[in-house]
Amino acid sequence: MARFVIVGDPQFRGVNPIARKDDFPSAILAKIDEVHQIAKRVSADAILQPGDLFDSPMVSYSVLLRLMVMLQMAPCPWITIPGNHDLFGSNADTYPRTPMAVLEQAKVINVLKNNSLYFPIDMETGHFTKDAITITGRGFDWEMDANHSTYTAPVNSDIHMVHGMLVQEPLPIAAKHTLIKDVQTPARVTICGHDHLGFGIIRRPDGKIFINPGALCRETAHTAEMERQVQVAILDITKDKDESWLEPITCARPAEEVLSREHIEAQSLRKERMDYFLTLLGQESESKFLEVREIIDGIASKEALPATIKDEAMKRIAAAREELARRGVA
Ligand SMILES: [Mn+2]
Repeated sequence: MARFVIVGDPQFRGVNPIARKDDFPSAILAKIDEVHQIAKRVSADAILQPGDLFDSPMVSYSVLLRLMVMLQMAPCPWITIPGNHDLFGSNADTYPRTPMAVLEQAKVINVLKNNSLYFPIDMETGHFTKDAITITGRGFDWEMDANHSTYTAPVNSDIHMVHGMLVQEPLPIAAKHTLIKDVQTPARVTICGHDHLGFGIIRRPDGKIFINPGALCRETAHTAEMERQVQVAILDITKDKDESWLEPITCARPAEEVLSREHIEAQSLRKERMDYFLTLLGQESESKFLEVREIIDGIASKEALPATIKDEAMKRIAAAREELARRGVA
């Protein structure tokens, strides 16, 4: 039997996302450390990571080193694929000059690209060799989610790793995605990253298994992200049997402690004010305003605003225009 720990997008970076109140890089490293402890405890043969190891390929040497030092402490090999965030401009052709390629060349991680195959090799190489389990992987490229076949394993592999928008239900927004029920693949297990919320472990009626435990990081403060459990999946697999389950990452702090919704609230307040402003403009149907000064005049008289407010608005607009002229924009 081979055993794997499956880890969703770490999105490692050197600076905090706007929503995080704690030291985000240290929090991610602590989670990776916990992944290693879990791998050691369950005697995992490898850690499978379906892409977006980095938040951006534009990292400094010191950030790359921090991650490298942590990954070097792994008790078993990391096997990964390039996610859109690991690449420059989400372009798969840029892979050879990414920090992920540096980690691959340094033999810190194993990277599957272009539907390549990972064979179990003997222990001299440091790789596992158990039950002849084969793993294939396709990193992100522009074709992802263009059709269902982008999730199809290239050969009859046991496990196939992909990085794309694989979901259970159609998305409510116009974004490319693929439904789990539409995937046709020879692989017994499909492991997917990209969608940070994940869908856990799904066994289809035809016996095919799909795993996305959700991202290791919580970068945003959206409600669903705040409410979800940060977790990894564990997969036991032989040539004819498999079993999988989820395990929580216990060092993940409660969402209210590390995530702030202030910027989201400020954004919705700004949107509310903008909507109100546009409504006011809409009400001025009798006159046609070409000049911003006339718009302000119109609103000020309709809302009976004091002259001081009107003057302040004029002053700010004049200053903004001057600044634009200085920059050569207007
Ligand atoms: Mn991604």
